[in-house]
Amino acid sequence: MAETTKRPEWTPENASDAFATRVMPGVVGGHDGLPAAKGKEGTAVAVTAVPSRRQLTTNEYVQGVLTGDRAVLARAITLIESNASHHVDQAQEVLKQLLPHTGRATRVGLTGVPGAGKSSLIETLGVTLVAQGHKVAVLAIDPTSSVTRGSILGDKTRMEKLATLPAAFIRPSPSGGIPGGVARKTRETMLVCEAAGFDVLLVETVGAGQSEIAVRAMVDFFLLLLVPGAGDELQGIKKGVVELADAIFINKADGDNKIRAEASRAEYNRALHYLPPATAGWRTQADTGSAVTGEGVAHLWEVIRQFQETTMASGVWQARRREQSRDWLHTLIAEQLHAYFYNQPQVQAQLSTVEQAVMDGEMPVTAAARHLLHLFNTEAHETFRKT
Ligand SMILES: Nc1nc2c(ncn2[C@@H]2O[C@H](COP(=O)(O)OP(=O)(O)OP(=O)(O)O)[C@@H](O)[C@H]2O)c(=O)[nH]1
Ligand SMILES: [Mg+2]
Repeated sequence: MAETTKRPEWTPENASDAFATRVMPGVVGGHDGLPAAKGKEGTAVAVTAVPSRRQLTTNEYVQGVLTGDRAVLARAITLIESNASHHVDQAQEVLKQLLPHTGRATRVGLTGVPGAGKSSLIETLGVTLVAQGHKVAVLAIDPTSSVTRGSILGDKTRMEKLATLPAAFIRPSPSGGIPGGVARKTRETMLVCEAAGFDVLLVETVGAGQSEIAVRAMVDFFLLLLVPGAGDELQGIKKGVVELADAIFINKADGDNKIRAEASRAEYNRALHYLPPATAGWRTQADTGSAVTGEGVAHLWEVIRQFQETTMASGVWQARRREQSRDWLHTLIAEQLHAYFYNQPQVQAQLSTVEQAVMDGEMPVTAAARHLLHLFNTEAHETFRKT
């Protein structure tokens, strides 16, 4: 490309090299903001490099993902995230063909209150793993981000190094939508990343509600991040979440915090003694470390590796994955039925009247539910009969 083409069109005729304004070539990448696929670096944005906003064929999606083409991977994930029914159909076909190439990654979920250092730990751990030859994909389930979008911005800056590595892929959670829908999309995104050759998946979620249960249901290893000294109440951590954890990482054990972190570790290890194991045949332990200094991070990976070795040998690993698939099936059916029910015209027409009758004590609740379900049932029956 000639030098002059990189200058704006209003550049003075006789401008010397001292004329500082230049038009920089764009960076081509997935809309995840990551670098371009090999061979496509440095091409100008949109106009030249991505002329094909045309729909890819199912085969193009499958082949692109399998060869690790990042642009296609990003688009396959976008397809999965779409709610349009023709997209859902194609996404499912793509997934079906990719399925034989999935399942080989180590799936790790991380939870902890906002600011515990999840993204920072993912950055440090991710960079370490890439240096060891792993391919790392980072996904996030964050229902709060649909409102504030804060975490997405935060993640971009807190995973600065990792985001530039070709062997890493960072995908923020889709904003908006029901939490269950976000969970479904994250699960399917995980599968696509595995088919694209990523062998470590790190899923971040804020530990303040339903989302950690959703993440526990899709990962092999579940890590709880705590910060030293703060009581459980302050950390917004429910005891139930501690019971789900395969390891506790007491983060920010650096500087003045070191002593307090040690005390927290001892306290948690005592408490863990009395809890049933989160995973059969595995003893959950608390360790200290720092996402900033990197202390304890290599040991954390060693714990995850040992967990994998132990549970694979006992069959617990494989059994959990099978159960997760079965439970996911039931979750999807329940979600769909729920949506069908509330979207059905007959139900919609009568719902508020029935609600009113229940609130006014004019109709027993069981009878009201049966009445609405009967309406739904009859209508659904009619629909199936016609098709
Ligand atoms: N001193 C110290 N600070 C840390 C450590 N880890 C994270 N931080 C800081 O804590 C703040 C929050 O870190 P994040 O990694 O964004 O935390 P997070 O858990 O991902 O937060 P959310 O995504 O908002 O839930 C940042 O200012 C980090 O620099 C650590 O090990 N030591
Ligand atoms: Mg974060």
